[in-house]
Amino acid sequence: NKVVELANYHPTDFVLERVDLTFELDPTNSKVDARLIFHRREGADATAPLVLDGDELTLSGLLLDQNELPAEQYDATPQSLTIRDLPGASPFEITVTTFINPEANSQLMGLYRTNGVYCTQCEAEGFRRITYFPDRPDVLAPYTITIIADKAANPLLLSNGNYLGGGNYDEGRHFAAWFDPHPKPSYLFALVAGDLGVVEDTFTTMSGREVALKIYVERGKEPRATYAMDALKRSMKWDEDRFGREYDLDIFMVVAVSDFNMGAMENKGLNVFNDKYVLADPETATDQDYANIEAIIAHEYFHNWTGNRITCRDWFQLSLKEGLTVFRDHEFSADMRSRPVKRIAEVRHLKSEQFPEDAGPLAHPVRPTKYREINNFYTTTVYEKGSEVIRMIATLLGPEGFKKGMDLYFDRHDGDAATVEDFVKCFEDATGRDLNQFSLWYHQAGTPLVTASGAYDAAASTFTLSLEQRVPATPGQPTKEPMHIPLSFALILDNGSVATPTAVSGGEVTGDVLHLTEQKQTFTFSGVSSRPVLSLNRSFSAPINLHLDQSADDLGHIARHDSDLFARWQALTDLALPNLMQASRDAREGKEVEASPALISALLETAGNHALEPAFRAQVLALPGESDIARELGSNNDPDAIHAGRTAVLKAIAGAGRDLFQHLLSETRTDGEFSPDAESAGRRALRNSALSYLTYAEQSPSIAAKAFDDANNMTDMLQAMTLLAHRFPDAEETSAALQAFLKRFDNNPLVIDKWFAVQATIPGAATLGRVRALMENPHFVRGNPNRVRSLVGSFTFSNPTGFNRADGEGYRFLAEQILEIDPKNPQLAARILTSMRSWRSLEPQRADQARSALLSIDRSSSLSNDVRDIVERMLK
Ligand code: B3K
Ligand code: ZN
Repeated sequence: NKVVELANYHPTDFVLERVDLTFELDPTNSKVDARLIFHRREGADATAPLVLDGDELTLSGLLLDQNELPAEQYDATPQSLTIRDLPGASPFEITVTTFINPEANSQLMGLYRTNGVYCTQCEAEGFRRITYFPDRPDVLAPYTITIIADKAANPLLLSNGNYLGGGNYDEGRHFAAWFDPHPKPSYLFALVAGDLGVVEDTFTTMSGREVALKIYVERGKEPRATYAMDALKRSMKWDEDRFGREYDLDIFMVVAVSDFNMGAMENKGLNVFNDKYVLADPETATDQDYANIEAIIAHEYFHNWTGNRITCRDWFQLSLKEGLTVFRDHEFSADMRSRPVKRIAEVRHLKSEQFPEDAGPLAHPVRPTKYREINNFYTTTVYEKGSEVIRMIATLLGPEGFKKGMDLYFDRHDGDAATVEDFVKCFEDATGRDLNQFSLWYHQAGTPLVTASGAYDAAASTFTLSLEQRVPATPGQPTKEPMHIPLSFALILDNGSVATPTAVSGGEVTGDVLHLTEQKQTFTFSGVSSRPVLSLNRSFSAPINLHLDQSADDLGHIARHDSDLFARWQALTDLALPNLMQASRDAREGKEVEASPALISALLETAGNHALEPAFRAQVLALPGESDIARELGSNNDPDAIHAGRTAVLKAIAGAGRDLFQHLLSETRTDGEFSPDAESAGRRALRNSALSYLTYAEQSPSIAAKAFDDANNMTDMLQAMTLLAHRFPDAEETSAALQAFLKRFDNNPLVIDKWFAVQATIPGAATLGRVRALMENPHFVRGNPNRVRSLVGSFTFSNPTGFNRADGEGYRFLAEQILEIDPKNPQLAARILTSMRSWRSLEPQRADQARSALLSIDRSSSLSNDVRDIVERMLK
């Protein structure tokens, strides 16, 4: 397979006018008739052939304007269909017939079957597994779909758009027809057929149109879809209020399926979801599950405008829809929940997932320029960093400028397959601001490092801030240019108020945003009458690494007095990280680990401060994780030492705060009815972090065991079970809890996934044996991506000590799994393999073992394009 390059982009020679598909569904032999109307593009080469994409297809019939084509006029291979000698300017009709086997489709791309339900996944290049087609996002057409299937087994026949009609057919079969008037690319096509239960509602749009809403789930699971429905209605309303975007069909459907390669898919009018992100009730879903459902329902719905009405010209523009839609779902969740707490969670996620990607062998720009396998670019860089870039545009332009730019984008590009440049231009045209240098955020990979230092001159009443930026080298980009970095800042005075300097020199400052545009820049603020404490990159206004040497006193000052909760959390994190890093160094050298008194007191003071919302206090108590410490240490990492050091610090905090934690535990007790709202979830989060510290302080499983027995919702139960398993893996209480949990939920695979994940993340070398044993458990279904992710994925991604065993067994296990999964589901295999993306920052012995494991994968001659691409980039 060859590399695709942005520089080679060319529009198609033929314009697709209309698509008319007829499916005769059969589990192993489904017939697809595709009638495609084309005309040659004006100005295109009059002799150019029509080349259609395929993937594992066999051609069974081909007509041109209803006449059979002579064999010499076309060539068909599994990957392509080439037709020559086609008309000059007038439209013509091609009819292609293929037969496909949904039951045998283990890749879960194209048309497949899951639990007896037919469903499709076409993004990015799955449609070509259904029929020969110009399968690229800049080919847009209206679709008419007819589905014929056995009526008893498939009472439900769904596709995109509005329902046209249906009726009985022959031999117990029936049919349904759908028409989607909105021109769309093939990756947004969807078909679902089967027997499912439904939850129904309606939504009246801002212009007064009534839209039917339907969420389809397995029969019997309907009550677990009501939260998703509620989230959907709130999303539709929010998109009208905040972005002026109205829904555009008579019906909006969501279908939950149990075998799915990712979270969900935004097919026009017919979203298909991993059931993990639809189904929830208090007994089986955690607060995190509820928050994920809300966010993903919103995300897919928001794609209707950012992705579907305005789509991507080519796959290099993926962040045009994904970064923007993540930004929109982040804003939605922030409005539905606590904005600062949401922002803290986003930044934690960005730093723990995107920063390592950007610092390792898989680093790539938000707008890449080449790919070998597009499925490997659905990354946290394209999604989350892409969203941060849009957040920066909003910061640079202010709310009004940003709104003007968005309005212009919707207005100017509705119906287009657009580019990142088109998008940025809308903000320039709407506001007059030059975003040329800013656009480097799309093109340069790597997390910029900004080094800052402040100095106060009492005699002159000035505060001077010196800044220097450096963007690290990344694969294919050895040298970088200085970026335009918007840094939100405040100069905080003794009493907690913010200084208002009389003047500033050295660069542009707009409101509370300082524009760092040079490699080195010094800003001087005058009229600052007493020494301020600098708070920089507030709300994480730019996705950078910031080195700002601040005393514990200054950080403590921000942690206690800042009006902005995010800044307080950031200060506490900055206070904790050096301590945790030192703890890991000390643990590695066998020295006594110390917890800084300044950290302990600031932490406990915040945790006990009733004026602050509980969810925030829980975030503070969570401290940076082991992967955060590894990232900050940067190289020569020993995961065992990091774990030991961090654990010792947590124990010291637990000891010092024992009374407080006891107190928090009793005051957050709730016996009333469960509610998934953010405030209640926040109380549970605080309660559970107190419980976590108490199990450190008490050194016995009894308190977690009691919490497990008392739990009346999944959040509390899972936390108690996690504490038992992770702190006391061999205790009787732990095996009792694990057994009770399995017995109670053994008919619910999504809950058993939690049971797998808890055990796969038990720290220490012994866990690999446990994981291997669990793979023999009858609940572990090899072909199901959720099962594989919760057992294998949790182990490789979220168990630093277990996976990174010094003897390399963890890496060999991964290699073995990759080679086993790859032939069946390459996308899943490639994704799990990225858990090794930071292997170069391990200490030499582990790094050697990791390299050998990667080489053993690389040696296999039958790798998929997906895994081949990842393994080669990781070894380069
Ligand atoms: N657009 C899909 C992701 C498709 C992934 C293809 N490998 C879901 C989303 O981002 O909303
Ligand atoms: Zn998306």
